[in-house]
Amino acid sequence: MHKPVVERYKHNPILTRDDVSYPVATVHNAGVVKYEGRYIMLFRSHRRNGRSIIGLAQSDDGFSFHVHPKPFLVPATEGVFAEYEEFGVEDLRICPIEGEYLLTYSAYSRHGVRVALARTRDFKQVERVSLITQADYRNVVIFPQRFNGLYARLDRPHSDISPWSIWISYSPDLVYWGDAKVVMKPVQYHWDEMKIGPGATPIKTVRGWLHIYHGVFPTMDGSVYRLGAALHDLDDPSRILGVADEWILQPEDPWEITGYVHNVVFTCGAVPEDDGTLKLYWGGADTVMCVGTAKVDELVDLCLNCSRKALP
Ligand code: BMA
Repeated sequence: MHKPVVERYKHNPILTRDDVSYPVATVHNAGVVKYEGRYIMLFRSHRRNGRSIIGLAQSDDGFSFHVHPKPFLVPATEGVFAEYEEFGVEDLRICPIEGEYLLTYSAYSRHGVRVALARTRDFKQVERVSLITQADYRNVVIFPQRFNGLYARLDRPHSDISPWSIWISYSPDLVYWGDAKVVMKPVQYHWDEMKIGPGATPIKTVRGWLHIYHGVFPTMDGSVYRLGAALHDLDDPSRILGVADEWILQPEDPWEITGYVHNVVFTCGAVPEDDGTLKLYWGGADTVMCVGTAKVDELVDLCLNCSRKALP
């Protein structure tokens, strides 16, 4: 059999609701980062009322995680964030930059879904900074470096007249964002034809910023969520150098095919290692957390040598 580009860890799933000491129905869609030599995972859980919170797990090796006994982030109960987080906080990404960690997550409320930004230095104290989109946005990843002094982010606005696509915008202060531009769109009758969205925080490589994103295909049996790879220019991340034509991961294991939402692999985080590999983390069927490894060079080659158009 052809060797898959992402090699699944043989003891998947690595984290389930059974590992959590407070009551939750799922454990999925986690941002992951290395902090002081250990892996920190901030995962989403549905509470038994259907609304989501964020928990924290730690690991020495990136495979075996222990969950902190208390949730890490729950909806704000006062201030401007409370009104917009009332229905839950979801799908958090972690961006390590300039000695701190920026956290972006979906804030759900009666007004729709928008993205909130918070920061931490130690994964104990969290400071909410700003609500950085209006409704209807999801999936913000921030590049772990500034460009000409500006922060840069990828996001996914909702649109009824165009398939949902990936956009870039910039900010001097993490509050005001602008100069927005669409950078990548789904391809018709392709595995990502229905919608695409940013996935893991982009990883810097010598050949460009590697971004692992998700793409969705509609079927008679519901939507299928898969993962793909794109490479952005190192100096100008609005320039895409290549998008891999084929997906890099699709639901195949039983816990990816069946669960809270069937046929989903969804990533919010990947960790680059010193040996040229990365650990890719994904939620399986919105129910459990899984991990796999891939060679960064192979993913970059796929983007550059077997590519499709970024803006078809
Ligand atoms: C998306 C988000 C993700 C989820 C996926 C599949 O729209 O809600 O959190 O993993 O759908 O259900």
